[in-house]
Amino acid sequence: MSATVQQISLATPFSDQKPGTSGLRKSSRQFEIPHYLESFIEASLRVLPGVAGGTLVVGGDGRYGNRRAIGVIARMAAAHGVARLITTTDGILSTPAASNLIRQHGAIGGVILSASHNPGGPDGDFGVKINGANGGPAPESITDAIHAVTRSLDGYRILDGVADLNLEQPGSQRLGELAVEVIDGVDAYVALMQKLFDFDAIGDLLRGDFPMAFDAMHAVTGPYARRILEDLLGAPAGSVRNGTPLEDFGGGHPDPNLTYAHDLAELLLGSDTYRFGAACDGDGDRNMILGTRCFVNPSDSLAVLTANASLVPGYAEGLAGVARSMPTSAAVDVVAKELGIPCFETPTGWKFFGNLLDAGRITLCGEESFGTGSNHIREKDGLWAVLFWLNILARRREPVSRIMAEHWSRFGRHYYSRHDYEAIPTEAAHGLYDRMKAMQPALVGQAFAGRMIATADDFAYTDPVEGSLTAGQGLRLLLDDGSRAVLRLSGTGTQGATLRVYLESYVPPGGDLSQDPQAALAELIGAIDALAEIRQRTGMDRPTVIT
Ligand code: VG1
Ligand code: CO
Repeated sequence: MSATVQQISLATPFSDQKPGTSGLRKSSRQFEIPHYLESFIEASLRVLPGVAGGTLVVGGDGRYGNRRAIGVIARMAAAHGVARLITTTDGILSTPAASNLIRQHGAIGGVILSASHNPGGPDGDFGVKINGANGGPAPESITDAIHAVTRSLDGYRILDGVADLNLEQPGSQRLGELAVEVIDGVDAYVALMQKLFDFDAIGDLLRGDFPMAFDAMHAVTGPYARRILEDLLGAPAGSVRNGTPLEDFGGGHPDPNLTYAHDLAELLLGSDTYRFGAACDGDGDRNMILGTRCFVNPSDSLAVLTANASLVPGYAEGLAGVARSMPTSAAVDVVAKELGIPCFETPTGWKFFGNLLDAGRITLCGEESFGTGSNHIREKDGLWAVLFWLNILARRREPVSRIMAEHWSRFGRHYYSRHDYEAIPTEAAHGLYDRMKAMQPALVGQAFAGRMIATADDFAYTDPVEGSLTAGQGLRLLLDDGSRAVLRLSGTGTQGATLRVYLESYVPPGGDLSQDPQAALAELIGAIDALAEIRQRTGMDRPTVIT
């Protein structure tokens, strides 16, 4: 066998390779269409700066298609003159661990194979995320350029006549001129966590009377969580559940929320057995935090981490600032104000935090969609958030529910909920959205849920670092008492459209802080349904998922 670069022609370019909120996400079947994956990789290798002679990191969440894609990407990287490709045993690499490897190895970027929290398997979804040299999701300038290349692509280059990659164990291989290094995908990540958190204090907590349950949902975090929580921190064997990554995630939906991580939620919310519970998503960048009979809303979680950062070694010196995505509740804003640090509001998606992190303007950031992270990498990080909480709990030695109650009594409570209407017909979704958008100018000054609409707009963001403008990021109704209702169409779904409705209402300290969020938000929920004609236009009686 001799390695030769093949030039494959494409009769017609693919017209649907536009990356969404988080990379190119399609059904596994679609990625099996001949040349489909190759087209997107070719475009990415043409657009990413520094490909010839550079280092590339490749790995994924272990879903169906992961290994095949790594093989294809390696052969294409070789044909494009990449000098070094770093991948991992069995191709298992969480999104945060990939971000760390890109930064550590001075790579030009990475290719992360995941459709995150979407189901996997032959009938599930697959995805390709392109990250840049800072370790974060490629900015829109890059993803737009990739999309443009795919639309007029007439062929691609791939190395032929080489043996399949051996991903069984760490070691070095060559594909033509390309040096391939297979490394353990967990080691470097664990070392990073040990630098940030007080492993002695957390170990004391977990070895004591502190039963906890971590649900890896048969996805990528299993090997990371077992090593960290059980092997290093001494949590009893079995604390990590569903810890073996499966190609179809055991048929589940690896989305850590109350609907899809239902078993874990039952364990924590329906009994007194466990003191702490957590779950991560398919690619390990999301987290859900639970205490005994207590669900921590992700927006609140960011606020609690910010308020307690001085208890954690990696953040004890203070925070430069914080950021949250627009739909995320303003709970963290209140904490930032008290700490006297800046708080930024960005569009949805982690790429917008990257510039702020690179410029040293923020230290912590997060989204309402179970994503929290910091300047340690350039992605959200599920296990990092779990360790942050455990570090706080190890120092405060209080139940999660008491930490929440104390937080609210000090800062007030942002009642918050997200209602998702999944897989609705695309036309119905756009009809609803466009109608609302057109109505917005006339809404200012109108009554809404017993309040008055003060502002009605489509969120636009000017990047404070580079000055670029990103418009069309979500329809906002801001009410005169600080409450909000926001509508967005998802950029990560693969079936029809997903409408997200975000609701928020603030009760200051001294007010009624122990209501059920759905009850506290009932008026807003009813009002937005009536105004946007949600039930009528989607034909759905209730949301698919309520968080
Ligand atoms: C969703 C979330 C968003 C998150 C994105 C990627 O996007 O709402 O906050 O950044 O998923 O997360 P959308 O467009 O569907 O609302 V992940 O875990 O897929 O990298
Ligand atoms: Co994810």
